[in-house]
Amino acid sequence: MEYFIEQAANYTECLNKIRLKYGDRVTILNQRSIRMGGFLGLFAKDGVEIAGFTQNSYAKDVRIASTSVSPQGIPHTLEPKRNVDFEAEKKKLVEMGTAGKKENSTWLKAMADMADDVKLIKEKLDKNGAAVERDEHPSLVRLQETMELNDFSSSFTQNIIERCKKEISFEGLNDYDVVQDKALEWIGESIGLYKEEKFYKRPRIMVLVGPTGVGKTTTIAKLAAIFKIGSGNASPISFCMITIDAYRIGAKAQMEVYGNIMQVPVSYVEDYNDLKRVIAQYSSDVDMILVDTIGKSPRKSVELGEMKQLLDACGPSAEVHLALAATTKCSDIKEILRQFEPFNYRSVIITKLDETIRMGNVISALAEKGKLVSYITDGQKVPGDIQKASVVRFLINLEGFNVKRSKIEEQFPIDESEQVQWRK
Ligand SMILES: Nc1nc2c(ncn2[C@@H]2O[C@H](COP(=O)(O)OP(=O)(O)O)[C@@H](O)[C@H]2O)c(=O)[nH]1
Ligand SMILES: [Mg+2]
Repeated sequence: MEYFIEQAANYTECLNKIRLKYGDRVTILNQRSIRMGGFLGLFAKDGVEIAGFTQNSYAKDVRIASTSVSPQGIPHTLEPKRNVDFEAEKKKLVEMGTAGKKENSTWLKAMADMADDVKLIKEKLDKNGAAVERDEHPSLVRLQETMELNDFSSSFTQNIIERCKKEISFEGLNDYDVVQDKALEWIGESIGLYKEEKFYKRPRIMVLVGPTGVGKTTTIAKLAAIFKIGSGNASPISFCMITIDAYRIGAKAQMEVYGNIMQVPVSYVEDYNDLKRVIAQYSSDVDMILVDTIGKSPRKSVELGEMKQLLDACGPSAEVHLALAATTKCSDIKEILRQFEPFNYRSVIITKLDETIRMGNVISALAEKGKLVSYITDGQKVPGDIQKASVVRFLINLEGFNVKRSKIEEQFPIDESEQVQWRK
């Protein structure tokens, strides 16, 4: 048995080198990405280092890596065999050496020493969990790190990594560009876009709910601007804004400013009957009614319950959408999505995209909870700073990915054809 460490530019090359030197009966202990060559760290190149030992009939049980080399090349993952009793193995080998012929004895002792070395290496690997993880292909390690940088949840990231292992060939894994493009495609596919209905009964009632300060009132005003001016092929419509945020200091003033900018009527309501009356009053005059709500903390479910009852005044055809800030932690997003579930919200509007460069949290949470996204807002400007959600808009912002815009635009074309029609 011979212990070896070999380096080469990539896996296949390194493996071929090992095969050429030591034959096919080798056991891989560890593999890692390294920087090779260069001078004082300059001009160094990426490479791969594989450590292992040559196998023979005695060495079989001492293996700590369960994977031997496959005919195609390097194994995907190297699961350490955890239950090796090294002391027992060593004793067995020494006993075999003393019991056997004299010429075998020195050789077997050397092998027992080697078992010590292997034990040391295993301890090092076990101590450093990351080192075990590094047994992943370097492209997958890099992908995982890039996804973590973007705040994707660990379960979402693991799903993508597992898919890479299943669906990308060994050659593909060696080319990070291939891995990255596939990952982007799968991330893109996980983003569900909300499609507006083709027909709306007048008046279309759109309600915005969500936690305090996420930008509901601002978004209502931005939406008003979109509908007033007309977006895509949709023609401009008449509408009004209603707010039940009448108590908060400054809330009325905020709404009034927006009402003035948009030149639309604003109404304030306090309870169920109020809301029902105002809706009835506007119903015959406007195409659309936008309802702004109070952003109670999602923890206070009783208050949310009261608001739910109040909003029942909008009738069964009213559509509720949930506003959510992009700056929210993934676990908090999931909690908010759950807390607002009783409102039967049709889509999520992601606000404050301009305040973060990380969107993995939003993408992971929405995908894992199966929610659709309708609009995104990215600034305080009213009117403006709002657009229909698109996969491209999410992907283009991802950190550390080399996003090829034309490619993703082709994969995820923006649907410009949406045309809303109004029924009397
Ligand atoms: N940076 C940024 N700020 C926003 C955005 N939308 C709203 N805001 C700001 O967030 C704060 C709270 O907004 P508001 O509409 O009152 O939130 P509400 O409590 O949910 O109604 C205000 O200062 C808004 O200007 C956005 O897309 N980006
Ligand atoms: Mg508000």
